[in-house]
Formats: sequence, C-alpha cells, structure tokens
Amino acid sequence: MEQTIIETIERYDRIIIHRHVRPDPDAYGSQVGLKTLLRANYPEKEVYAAGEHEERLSFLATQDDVSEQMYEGALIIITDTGNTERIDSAYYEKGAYVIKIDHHPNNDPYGDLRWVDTTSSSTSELIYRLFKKGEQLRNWTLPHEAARLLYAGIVADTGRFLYPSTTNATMRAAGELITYDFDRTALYDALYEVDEAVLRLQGYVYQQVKLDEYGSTSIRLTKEVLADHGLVAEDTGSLVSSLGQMKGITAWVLFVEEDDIIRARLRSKGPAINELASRYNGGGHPLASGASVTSWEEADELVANLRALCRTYNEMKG
Ligand SMILES: [Mn+2]
Repeated sequence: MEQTIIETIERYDRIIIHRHVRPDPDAYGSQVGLKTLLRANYPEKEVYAAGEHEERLSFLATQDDVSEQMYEGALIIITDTGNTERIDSAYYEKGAYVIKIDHHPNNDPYGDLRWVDTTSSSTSELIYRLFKKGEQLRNWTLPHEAARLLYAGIVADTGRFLYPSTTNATMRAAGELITYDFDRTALYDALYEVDEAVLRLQGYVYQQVKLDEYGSTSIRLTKEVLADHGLVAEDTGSLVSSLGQMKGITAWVLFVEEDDIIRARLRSKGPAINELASRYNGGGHPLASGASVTSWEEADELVANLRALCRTYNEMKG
C-alpha cells in the first residue's frame, strides 16, 4: 500500500492535503507532516495543507490558502478523517484523485485509494511508515520539522504512550523520531499547558463526577458553567481524558453545551463506545469517540445507553 501511494503521489504535480474539522495534533501532525515530507523530497511539486486554521495549534503549523480552481487536476490526500462529513474541505471532490489515510474504523470508505489501519496508534504513525517506505524505495529524507509534527501527533493520540493503541511499532517510530533535531520539552509544554481557568473547570468537573455501580458517569458543562469560568466550548478539549485516572471508572461522557448542539465526548476503558456514538451523529475509536445531541433529554438517553453498555460489560466480566 505504501508503495502504491508513493507511485500515485509521483504522478501528480499538485497535491492538496486535508484533515478533519476541529483538528487535533494528530490531524495537523499527519497533514502538515506529510506536506513537509513531500515538499522536501519533491521540490518541483506544489504541495499544500489546507483547511481552517486552529489557533490553538499554531505552535505546530498553519494552513495554506488554496483556491477552488487549484483542485482541478490535483491529487487530494485526506488524513486522520473517518468519514466525509468530517473532511475540512468544501472542494476535495473537485480533485482528480482522492487518497484516504486513516486509523479510524473504515465505516465510510471514501476516496479512490484507501490506506486504513485501525491498529495504528495515530495517522502520524502511518505517515512515518510511508516515510520509511519512501526512504527505502526513493531515498526520501525526513525534515526535522516533519519529525516534530509526526512525533506530536503520536504523543497526543496515544495519551503520551499510555493508551493500549501504543504498540511496539509506535515506540520504535517515536524512538527514531526523537533522533531528529527539535525541542521536545518545548513541544510537550505547548501540547499540555492549560491555563488557570481550565484547571479550575477541571476541579468543577471532578466535583460533579458520580460513578454508578457499573463504573459509568456523565458530566454536563452548560453554557452558564462555561461562562462562569470565562471559557468557551473549545477550551474543554483536555478535560475528558483526565477522568480516566479515576479508580473504578469504566466509561464516561462529557457533555459540552454549544450554541446549537450539545457535544458529547465519550471515553471507555472497557466496552466499545463508537457504535453508540454513531447513533448520535458521531463516531470514532472503540475507546474514544465523539457525538452530539440536541437536548438534555437526548443526553439522558445517551447516558442510559452508556450505562447499559457498562452493565453488560461488567456482567460479561463476571
Ligand atoms: Mn488520529
């Protein structure tokens, strides 16, 4: 597969790389990491990373301006994006050929060519594998900046190598990436620093947690609570994973009220929750998914379903 992708890349003069909406470090890492890799090894090609820039990820990269006309005849590569609704591009279908590179379940097999490996920790790890094949077949080199971006994606998507998605291959990739010249400490600081208001909100979240007998729990962040903390919905991204350290927790959902919807972030240490998420306009990984509901009544229903999943899981465990 890696070789087919390399040969496809070589057939196009213009390559536009996209990723999912509301990008995270793996989305930027894989997208801009690939752009940086391709620009270095094919300086004659036009390579762009496009989509709406996320200000919070400015320490990683920015995005390129690409006009609608530039899609004509271009190769489009979409990284880290499971389904078409999540592609951050209005024009990707205007491209000549579309490649999907991803590690989410392949429920929506879009594109002309797909490289989907759900056993990979991150899409950044897949891009590193692509680089290794290019190194072997074409003498590709990896710019230091691409190494920094791919490393950031791997670190973030594995929860700093804590999640079970971290494999021997992940560790070897990370081990090789840190031999490149970039400031790891500065990268960690940028990835994990939170401001005071977010820490205070985290304290609020911890106070709301009530584990039921099956280890499930839900937390609601209303617009009022966010406003009380001087925060907006986009500030809450780091809160959901920190609950995983709670003793006895099996699965949990954090609801964040936005203007028109209530966003639901689901995590699990037991039962798969991505099927549940898909019933509420979402999806994702078996142990980490996102969804959305339109009312607190619908949120109650999602919570009941999550609780039922945990009950079944506990019964199966005996
Ligand atoms: Mn990812």
